[in-house]
Amino acid sequence: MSAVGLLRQIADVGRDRARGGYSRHLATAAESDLRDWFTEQAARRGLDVETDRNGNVWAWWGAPGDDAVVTGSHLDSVPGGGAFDGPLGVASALAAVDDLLARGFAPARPLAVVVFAEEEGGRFGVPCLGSRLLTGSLDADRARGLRDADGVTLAEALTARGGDPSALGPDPERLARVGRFVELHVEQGRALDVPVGIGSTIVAHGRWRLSFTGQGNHAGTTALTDRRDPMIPAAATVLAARRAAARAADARATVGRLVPTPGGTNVIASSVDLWLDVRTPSGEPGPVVEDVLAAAREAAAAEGCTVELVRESLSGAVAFDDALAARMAAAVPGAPLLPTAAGHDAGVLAAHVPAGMLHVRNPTGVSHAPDEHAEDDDVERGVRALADVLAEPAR
Ligand code: HGY
Ligand code: MN
Ligand code: MN
Ligand code: MN
Repeated sequence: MSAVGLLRQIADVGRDRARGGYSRHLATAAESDLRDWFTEQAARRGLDVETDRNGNVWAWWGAPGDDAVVTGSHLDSVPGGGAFDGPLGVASALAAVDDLLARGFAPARPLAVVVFAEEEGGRFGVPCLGSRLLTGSLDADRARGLRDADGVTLAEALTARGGDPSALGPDPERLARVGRFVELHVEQGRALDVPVGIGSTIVAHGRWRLSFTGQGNHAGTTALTDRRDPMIPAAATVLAARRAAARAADARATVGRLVPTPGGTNVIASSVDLWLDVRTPSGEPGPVVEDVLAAAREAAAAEGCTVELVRESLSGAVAFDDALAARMAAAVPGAPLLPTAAGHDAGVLAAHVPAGMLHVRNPTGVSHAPDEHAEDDDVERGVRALADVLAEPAR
């Protein structure tokens, strides 16, 4: 079946009627439906499916074994996300298996399609949760204690869905089986003028939470001079993020989430949490974050508020494996190298195994929003490119 047809099968799973797009998050009904869909589609192709201790789903062509060729991506989304970020890589991997089966290809080495859990961090805040736990780059106790917007911990959420949070943790034996990992992903941004590009680098990026505390009070009966309104320094910080990024070389800083407590229209907030996402092609995001924090502290002091900064995640810059990229370029003639400012599970794996990416052209350039798109013809070109890369015999 074509990747386009496979994507169509899940087009109604996890639609977010209130916010638009898709909200498909860890340990929810939408994610269970997607896992069931993937398991059924993998079984139809004769793949043996297993779920690892961290909730990542592996579909093996042949017995699980060493030096495996592994592909895949994620099925979860950001809140209100598009249809392609994640699912395109999974659907294309299944369609690539169909393509290889149709060619009569028999893998010389174990081949697996993997679906990583909670790549977006859309519910528990840490991106690439499943691949970070697999590789040991996220402490399992910290993961168990991560809380969602309702205060539910990851451990509670997994238990509620029949999972075993005590099993979370590094999985070195499984990681050692991976000979190479190649992730196909929809392009995020607008650079490709051909259907398929080859990932070259991922910029350093991280997430910080800033918590402002003031004095909750009545919106009408509190004189301006008596206020300690945390919304004021929070607002100043949102603007400071844009200024700090503009001052740095090609950095990007975003506040996409800001939560006042208690959040009443006629209530001066007692506290405000906001989350800062910083991406920096040139080195670590630290200096940009320090710039924002200085502005946050100044604005908080002026309003009689306090501010606390907590780093929630940090990913160093990634350069994908040159030898693998060269082999991928030979398998996909005319595909240019494409740097990206988007994080991926392939970026996490790259620190442990030879990893690479294929990006499929996105004519809108939009991602993490409903306008994210890939044309059917480009999707099919991506599937053939992935099949050729997976079939490429070199070790
Ligand atoms: O946030 C990112 O860069 C990725 O799309 N998860
Ligand atoms: Mn994403
Ligand atoms: Mn993604
Ligand atoms: Mn009242």
